[in-house]
Amino acid sequence: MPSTAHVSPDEIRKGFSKAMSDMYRDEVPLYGALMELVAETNTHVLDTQPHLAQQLQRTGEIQRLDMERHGAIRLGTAEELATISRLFAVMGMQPVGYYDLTPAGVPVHSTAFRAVHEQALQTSPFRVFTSLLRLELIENPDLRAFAETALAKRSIFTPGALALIEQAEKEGGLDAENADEFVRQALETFRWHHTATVTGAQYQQLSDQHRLIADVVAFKGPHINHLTPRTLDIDHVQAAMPDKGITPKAVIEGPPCRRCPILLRQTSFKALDEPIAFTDAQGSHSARFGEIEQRGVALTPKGRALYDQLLNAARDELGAFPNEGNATRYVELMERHFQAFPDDHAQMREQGLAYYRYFTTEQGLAARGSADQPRTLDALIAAGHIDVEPLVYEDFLPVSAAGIFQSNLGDAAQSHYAANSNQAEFEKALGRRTIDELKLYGETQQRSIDACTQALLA
Ligand code: OOG
Ligand code: NI
Repeated sequence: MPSTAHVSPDEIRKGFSKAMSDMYRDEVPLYGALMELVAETNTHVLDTQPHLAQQLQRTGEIQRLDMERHGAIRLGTAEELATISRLFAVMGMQPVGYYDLTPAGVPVHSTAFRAVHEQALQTSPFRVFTSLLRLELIENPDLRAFAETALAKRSIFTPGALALIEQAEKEGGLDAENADEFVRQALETFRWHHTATVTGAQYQQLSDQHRLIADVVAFKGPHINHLTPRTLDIDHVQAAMPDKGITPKAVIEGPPCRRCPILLRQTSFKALDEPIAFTDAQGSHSARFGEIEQRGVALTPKGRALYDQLLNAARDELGAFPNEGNATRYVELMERHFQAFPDDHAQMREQGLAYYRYFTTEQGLAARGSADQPRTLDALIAAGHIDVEPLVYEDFLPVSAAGIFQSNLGDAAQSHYAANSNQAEFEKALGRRTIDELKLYGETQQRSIDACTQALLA
């Protein structure tokens, strides 16, 4: 009987992503409104842009579009990070990339847990931006000690989740019944708590140091703080949000609007204050917000260097953090500087700025083995035997993430930390190395080239 067979980690992730979305929709009604707006927008875009619809059909993204979302959590200790890494591994999610947010005044460093192979991403692209608080950046030694003690006392995983993680590790997977139970148990870690573990005064002290520190230290667990759907037209969603009673942040993070989207563009709205029972008094806390994103082609190291250079130039010229007052000028500056970034896939590919996926065409397969069949990749593309499609960016951007953090913490919360990126320390806490995302894009691209070569030339 196959009843004891293991459920694939990709299917567990798919089930978990759905369960998380249902929980968040129940708890945060605006999330439901946002999901509807994104679904309407995507339908409209697919109806009116047949070329884009065809491209997403070819890459398979069209099938994963409505399940595509990312969440974010903030952890307090090395042990929590190491265990969450094991929990995500049960769902086929691995830590990809390292993001240092301290230069932007946010006392965390982060990674993104996600599936790493294009086939696994196709089953479920769910990812979680996971940050670890850097307690060493709290200057006041008493407050630091208090935070450490509070965090040492909490246990963010249910005993059931811990047991199933161990079982999955020992037996190499979970059967259907245990997989369902794992999803239920794992979900508890991400749930919102209406009660805090500290007094109102202690919360205030933590919050005065940094609102993010209070958000991590004062609660029983790392509540999911947003769940972000993927849209095909972020400018449209940004413009339509106020009609739905949602106020977006002043600027869209990431590259400017282009014909050929690159990397990632994101916008968010501030969450309402939510009532919290402190151990001695009633109060409130705001942590949960909404965000939407539009994904474009992944950039090579050369493309990314150009992106960073143009973004920095635009921001330097603005001379301030983008905000309501300078938003129009910021958009103008971004558009002007990014004229130096070719807005054409053929050019980006020829100049080695972005990654692509290669697919055989009917015509290519029909011409297989014929005397005049082209023999090189470029010649096969020119002859229409191979189709080239952008390889979508699956990761995050540190400057954008900082902008999202800041807009939700309020600009007053900006602090200044000496930039001291510490990937080694993060990986020590994690208990493993983070994966270099560029290597993953290179591998996916190469696999698609190999498959074409195999199908047409072997
Ligand atoms: C994470 C903020 C970053 C993104 O999409 O870049 C982020 C957080 O607020 O915990 O979600
Ligand atoms: Ni996000």
